[in-house]
Amino acid sequence: MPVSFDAHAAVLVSEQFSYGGSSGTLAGNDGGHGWDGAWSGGNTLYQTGSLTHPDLTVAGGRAQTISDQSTFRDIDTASIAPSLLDGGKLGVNGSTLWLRMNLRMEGTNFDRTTAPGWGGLSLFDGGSERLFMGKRNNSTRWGVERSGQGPTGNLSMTQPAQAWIDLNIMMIVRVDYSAGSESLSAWWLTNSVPLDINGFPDESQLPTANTMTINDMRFDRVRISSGNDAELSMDEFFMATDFNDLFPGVVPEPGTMSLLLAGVVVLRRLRLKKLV
Ligand SMILES: [Ca+2]
Ligand SMILES: [Ca+2]
Repeated sequence: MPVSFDAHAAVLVSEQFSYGGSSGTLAGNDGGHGWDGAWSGGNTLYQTGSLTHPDLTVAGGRAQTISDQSTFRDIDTASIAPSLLDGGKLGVNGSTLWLRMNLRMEGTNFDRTTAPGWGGLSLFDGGSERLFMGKRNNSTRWGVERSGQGPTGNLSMTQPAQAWIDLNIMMIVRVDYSAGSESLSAWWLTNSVPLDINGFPDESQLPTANTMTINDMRFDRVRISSGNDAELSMDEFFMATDFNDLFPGVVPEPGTMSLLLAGVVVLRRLRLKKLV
């Protein structure tokens, strides 16, 4: 099994939902990397089985929201390099942040023809939503919405070539921060859009980006939520400062790391015994 002990150094935040072989409530679970505390609020489910893409190494299960409920998690900004923070929050001028996540719309009452429902992951600055990424209400496309930012907010974008009904979307978002407004680029990749070159995702394989200017924004919290009879499955969430670090390969879980370290100790003891 490939193991990179410094994989976490490049990944700012990750969540693969490695919470065991039985489904249950997501709130109270505190796995992944770069978080401050556990998921909280709502009745979002932990479901077994990952959302996948042929180019991804996936782990654990996934989250699945309940319609009209929200579940939050705080980012452990204290563990992030101060050079990436502005007032203790992500989004300092001159920085670039990349995010990726897998998304799929769910729900037995979800009308896939008229598509009134919505679901997605949002970035929050404390209690204020700053950016929604997912399937917007009454839209038949995946999109991004710069939410809650005053009179110029709520401008939304869609990708002309990509309808939301495609399952197992891998969404990739890049935000370039500068004084005042930020520049956002987004991609929605179906399982038929490969990113691999020589077995590793490569930025050069991304299709033409969808771009949008978003208002000045910082964040320290995420929310997964859905509504209007829609549910959202979300999985394999990673955030990093460059594209390559979004795909760290195998990120050892804390339990795996303990086993590996225990193994090293045992080997050393065996060698010492041989010497005696
Ligand atoms: Ca997973
Ligand atoms: Ca800014």
